[in-house]
Amino acid sequence: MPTKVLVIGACGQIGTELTMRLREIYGGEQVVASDIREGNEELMSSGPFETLDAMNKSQIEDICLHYEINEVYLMAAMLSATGEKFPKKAWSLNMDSLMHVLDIAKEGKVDKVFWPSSIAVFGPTTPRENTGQHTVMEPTTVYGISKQTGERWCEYYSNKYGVDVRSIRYPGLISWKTLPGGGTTDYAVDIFHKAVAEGSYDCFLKEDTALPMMYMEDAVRATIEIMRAPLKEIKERSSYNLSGMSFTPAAIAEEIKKHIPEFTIEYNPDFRQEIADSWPSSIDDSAAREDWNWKHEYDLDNMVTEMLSHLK
Ligand code: AKB
Repeated sequence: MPTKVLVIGACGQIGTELTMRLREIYGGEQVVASDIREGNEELMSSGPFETLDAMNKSQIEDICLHYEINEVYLMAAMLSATGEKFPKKAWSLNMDSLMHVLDIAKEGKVDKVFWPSSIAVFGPTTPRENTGQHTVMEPTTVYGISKQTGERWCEYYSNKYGVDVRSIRYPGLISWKTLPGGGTTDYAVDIFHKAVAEGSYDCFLKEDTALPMMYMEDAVRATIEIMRAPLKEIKERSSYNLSGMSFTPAAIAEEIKKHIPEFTIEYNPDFRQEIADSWPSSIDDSAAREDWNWKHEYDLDNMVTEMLSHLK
């Protein structure tokens, strides 16, 4: 059977680039993009688009049946910083959408599901350095609680009902094509736009706050690689740690200065500092490397060069 994909949340930061890459691989008509709002011109014109509320199960089901979808990528979510402003909304969106898609897979209407988790599943009691695959997880944000709960449900549906759901704990994602929305790691994208447009940046995290990050190219490749890996290689049925690079605001500012010597940065931490302080500073992703051969390509140096070459 040919692969027929539905991307839910296709117009968001990851969804936009993931949809375009999936269309390159499988063909435009094979990848249905869906979101509550329309996306950019390239996304809208390169294949089918459906307006979809991720919290509406029958809408998701109708689209799956109509297009004979066999793989669903559920990318719709409310991220950490916005989630703290709208806790109940974040919980409903993040949990309802996942339960709908898991149930649709359990009912045999689709074969395979991708659902993103996050480093937000960890909390202040988690060892911060080189955080392991299996460790203390006491998240303090609603977003983190929803991701941790989602991981438990994924494992449950896999063990009890044989649902083939695969997941990655994304670090902060950096891209020049799409803007992030409402996350704690968003500074690592904003900083490039402000450096190019204004030559300075007012950072909402402290200079020495190290967080795990990844260039979008790597994140999209990881997502497609885990989905295409043979089933027997996927041993973690909750979610895989995934690592690319780790840096502080001071370190990325230094790297940007190599390209824009006049660039300056100020630090004015806000409520997002507390969220960042509760997350790991670096991640051990040896399970992903061993089980399905994950390898990152981008580190701080080549990511900054790439970002600035596109934005300048
Ligand atoms: C956020 O900052 O909320 C996200 C994430 C790490 O999941 N980018």
